[in-house]
Amino acid sequence: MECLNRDQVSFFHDNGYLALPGHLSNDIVAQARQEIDRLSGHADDIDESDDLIDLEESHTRAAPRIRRLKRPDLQSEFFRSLMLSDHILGLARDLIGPDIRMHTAKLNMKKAQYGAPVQWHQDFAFYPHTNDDVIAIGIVFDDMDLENGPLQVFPGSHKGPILDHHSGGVFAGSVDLAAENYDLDDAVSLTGPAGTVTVHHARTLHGSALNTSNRDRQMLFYEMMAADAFPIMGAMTRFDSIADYDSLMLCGKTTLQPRLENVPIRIPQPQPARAGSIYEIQAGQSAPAYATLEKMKAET
Ligand SMILES: O=C(O)CCC(=O)C(=O)O
Repeated sequence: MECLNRDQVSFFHDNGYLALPGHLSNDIVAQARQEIDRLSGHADDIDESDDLIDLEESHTRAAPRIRRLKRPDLQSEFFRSLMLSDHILGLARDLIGPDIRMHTAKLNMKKAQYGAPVQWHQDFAFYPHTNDDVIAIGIVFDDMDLENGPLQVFPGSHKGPILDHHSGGVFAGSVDLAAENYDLDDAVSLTGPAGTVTVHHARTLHGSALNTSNRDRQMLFYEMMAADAFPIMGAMTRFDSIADYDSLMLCGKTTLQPRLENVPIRIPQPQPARAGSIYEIQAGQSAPAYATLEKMKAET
């Protein structure tokens, strides 16, 4: 074990998530915040989301509002090094073994007073694989509490089916909680100070509410999987060659022999016309659990 003890590993297998307060130092958090400010710099030059930045619906150049920094690992040497550090990869190796491939990375900004919700979903619904040794490691850069839209999970949901993430016959990247018999009161909020690191299993049902508080909740996710988990027709999975796929190896050895497990999957197709980010995809959900800023404004 590099980062976790056996009880923590068992907890993860039983519940589908972990929260590790104090996993990263204040120094790393302070450097990360500086990088976030640097990467946020060009939001006042753009009107629409691009390859680097996803904008809130309420964004204008005069009042720039970033919803997500896309691929911080490609935009910043700091965030790439953090991903490759033992703090992060050691944690992943404790849970899914020595051979690890990256899926993607993103930094959800969830800014004070308007930061968008992420509706309830299972990551595996977006990117089904041949086995489910697939995890997302979250890093909290602001104190995350009940007021500023903490990551929420349904414990044990990773042992159940992949739920219906479609709405009106189109992939909507989120579930109708009531239709799936989930009650928000049973969700666990992963609170903790800046520097907390979370892990959730790709089948764990999770989401987070609109941030109506006066405090930001910036959180980065590194998503990765065992190297022998191969993609099955996903929402955004496109590879030109095995070399292209292998370029995503983070540590250990690659393989040409996918491990096939008896895991539930659904195919996230057809895609909606606007599918540039999870927020755009989830706009198609007719029964969202969390209010959006636009809906709250319309009701007042
Ligand atoms: O930012 C969050 O709280 C949830 C993030 C998430 O699940 C996602 O971006 O897919």
